[in-house]
Amino acid sequence: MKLSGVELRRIRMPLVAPFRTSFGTQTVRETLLLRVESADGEGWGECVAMSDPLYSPEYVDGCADVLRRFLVPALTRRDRLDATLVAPALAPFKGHLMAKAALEMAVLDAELRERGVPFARELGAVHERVPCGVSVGIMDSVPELLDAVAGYLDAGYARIKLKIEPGWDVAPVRAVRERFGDDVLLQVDANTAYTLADARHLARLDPFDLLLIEQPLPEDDIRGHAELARQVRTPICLDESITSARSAADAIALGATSVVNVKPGRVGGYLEARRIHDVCVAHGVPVWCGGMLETGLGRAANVALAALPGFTLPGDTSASDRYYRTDITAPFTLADGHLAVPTGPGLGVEPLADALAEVTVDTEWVAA
Ligand code: SMG
Ligand code: MG
Repeated sequence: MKLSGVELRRIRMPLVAPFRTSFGTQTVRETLLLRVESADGEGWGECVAMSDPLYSPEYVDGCADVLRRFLVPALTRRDRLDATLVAPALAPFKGHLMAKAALEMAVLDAELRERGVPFARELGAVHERVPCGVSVGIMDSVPELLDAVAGYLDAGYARIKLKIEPGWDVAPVRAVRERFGDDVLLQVDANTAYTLADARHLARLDPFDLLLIEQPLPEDDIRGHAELARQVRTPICLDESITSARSAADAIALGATSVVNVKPGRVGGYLEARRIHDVCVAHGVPVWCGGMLETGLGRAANVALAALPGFTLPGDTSASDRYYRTDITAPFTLADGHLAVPTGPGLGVEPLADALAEVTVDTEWVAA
């Protein structure tokens, strides 16, 4: 295909409840959406960067800038484009993986719609539905947390992830185990809030039989994670640290991670995400699909990815109503703890014009 241009659309969606992590509290999701246009149709991409560079160095305004000035022009100047050519075309520009991922996603959606192929089939999915977990934020009190977890378990979520930070770790985990029992699939995510000096403290989580502890140490501390893995029994799972199939292979070889959180936005797109899946399968390392509070667009693609055979743990692929009162696509709803993998061409979902208009803050056309 030949792109005629790319629309950058900024939206703002209030969250149904504040979401607190070790790096801050979020009440609104500001998201950058991309719509690529060619003579044969269009495709949608969702950029997972947040408003502020707290989870990673990328942020919404920065992504819009690099897309408009460098990434979009590198694609629109090509006469023949397909999704496999996007990453190589953008490779000269360092970093900016979330911006690149959004652009590749939009091109992939456009291409697959044209070919009549669903995302899931293209990526190699083997399931028609995927079991879903939910990520539960840090709360002001343990009773408040227990109420939230009870609500999610009642809704059917197959796994609970608790956000933790120093001062909110052993006690909430113990309380959840005591109230809901040992059968609940339970894991924690620290978003880099600890250091290796906390190893003995983190070992106090060992008795609770957690599935994993996600990203306890800073993202560049691979050796620290390997050392920590020798000092705690809970499996270590890297999130922020894994930015490519190569970094996944390295972290596995060094013993820094025995489970991997795959987030397409963090690694430059769904094609690299699939390569990470393949590397992990080859090493016998289980993977699961992470989440970045996506709208129905990103959720559709994530659910397709989570249906690949190596995704053996429930993902942060919760239903639309865990985040938003109104999604911009038909909502993803939980059935028996699962979300259905879309079957239509491309993403298999589209923004609903009214819902999209309602949350749009700004649109900008970047012409070829
Ligand atoms: O999409 O359900 C979701 C959010 C899952 O906890 C989640 N994401 O580190 O895994 C993670 C965080 C990153 C975003 S926190 C604002
Ligand atoms: Mg995480």
